[in-house]
Amino acid sequence: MKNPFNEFYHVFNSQELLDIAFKRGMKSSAQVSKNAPILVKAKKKESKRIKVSIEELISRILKIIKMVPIIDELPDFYRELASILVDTDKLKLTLGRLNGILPILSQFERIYFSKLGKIEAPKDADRLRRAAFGRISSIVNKQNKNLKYLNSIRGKLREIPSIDYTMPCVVVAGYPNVGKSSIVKLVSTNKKIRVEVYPFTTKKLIMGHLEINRRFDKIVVQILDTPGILDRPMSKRNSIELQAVLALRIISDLIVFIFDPTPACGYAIDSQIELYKEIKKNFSKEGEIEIIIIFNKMDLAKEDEIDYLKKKLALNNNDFYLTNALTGKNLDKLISQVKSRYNTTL
Ligand SMILES: Nc1nc2c(ncn2[C@@H]2O[C@H](COP(=O)(O)OP(=O)(O)OP(=O)(O)O)[C@@H](O)[C@H]2O)c(=O)[nH]1
Ligand SMILES: [Mg+2]
Repeated sequence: MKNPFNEFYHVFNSQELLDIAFKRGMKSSAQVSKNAPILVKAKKKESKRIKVSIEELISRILKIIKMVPIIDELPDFYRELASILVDTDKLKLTLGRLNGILPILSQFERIYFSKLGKIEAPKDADRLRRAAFGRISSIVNKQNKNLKYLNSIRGKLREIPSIDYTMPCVVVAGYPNVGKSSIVKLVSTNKKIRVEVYPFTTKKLIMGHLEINRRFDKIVVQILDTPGILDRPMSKRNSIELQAVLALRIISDLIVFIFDPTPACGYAIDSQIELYKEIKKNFSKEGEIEIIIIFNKMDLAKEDEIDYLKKKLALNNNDFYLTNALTGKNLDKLISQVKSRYNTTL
């Protein structure tokens, strides 16, 4: 499914909306017979201007409201991710408030139509139209902070990756700075993934793809790069880590857990082990979701560092891959395992 926020486009601020609406209103021309009295002409002209301006505003505001998906109706992944990234209650409230001015605007149209019906001098028509525009401006300007709020959150929501629910999704997880992005970059088609020497480089979920040619067709395995997670209580985890946790919980068919056995990543190996245990316990669905273990940075890793990890996790040499994400060494083994898994099971 495509990211439902893809069509959450730029939102105009109140002044921009008013400018567009009034400009259209002022350009409109009422159908009125040439021979009609000046008073009738003035009434028709100004009521048309008010009507067109209000209709323009209503249609533009409705368009804004409609381009934001209804959060509660979204699939779990998008709904929960949206609520990690933004305050969805505030979002609902904001949309509700914008919606709330629509009947008021419609009412203005009726009020000023009736007022215009009662005037006796042509110049009063112009005066009334100005008064109407003034009231419209004041009501729309009160929504400016809501419009700005929508604009401020759209970037984050539009960055959510599109997930194809019909295809498998491999979630790559681990501590910060262990080489997750380097690995996803190497094994997938997504070469735009950022790799940096410092931790917390990846701040959002980033999708890569791995194509598998089968005998008669081709499938695309999704490989999701995630932000690093620290070993700490769930309640202490920030919104960056929680995105990774969410991906593990909701969309992973297979987990690739990356260890950095060396001190290079900046985090103790025991903390990485604790995180691994937590993920295994909570997200492997009692073994239903396989976890592939990788010891990365083999170029830096010392024998005793590898042995320590092996012993702590009670692993044999065949239970993990020793990789170097700088050169790609042994990542072909990871790719082969992923390929053979999906070659048969789909
Ligand atoms: N020597 C060595 N360095 C590596 C290896 N893999 C990754 N690195 C380096 O480790 C640093 C972190 O790599 P990333 O791929 O950004 O790590 P990450 O796990 O995605 O980090 P966050 O997104 O911050 O959690 C970068 O400087 C990489 O070049 C490796 O196998 N050997
Ligand atoms: Mg990263």
